[in-house]
Amino acid sequence: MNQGENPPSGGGGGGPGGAPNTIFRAERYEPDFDGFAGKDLTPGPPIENYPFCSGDLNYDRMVDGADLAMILTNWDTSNQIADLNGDGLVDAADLGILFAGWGPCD
Ligand SMILES: [Ca+2]
Ligand SMILES: [Ca+2]
Repeated sequence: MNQGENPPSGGGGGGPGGAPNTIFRAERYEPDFDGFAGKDLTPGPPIENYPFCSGDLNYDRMVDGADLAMILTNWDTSNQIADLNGDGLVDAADLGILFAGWGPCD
């Protein structure tokens, strides 16, 4: 199944046409849906990356120079992509988290 395709009928819950926990239901709205008026629809980073790998900013399962470059590029900004501790500023605290997780993710 690919993004944008409709889930098979009867899927989920182990009933006819589906195995347990294979899909979940999500509502789709057009971009001009009234409920979106005035909202920032810019996609954010993944909500959860399992298993979590602290310092892996580009989600390649390695904490390395590419992640370090993202910290430095976003230094002294509020870019949440590189704000590892979520305090609203990319600074030395985030750099410390990155170095603490340096290397391959478990
Ligand atoms: Ca990485
Ligand atoms: Ca921070």
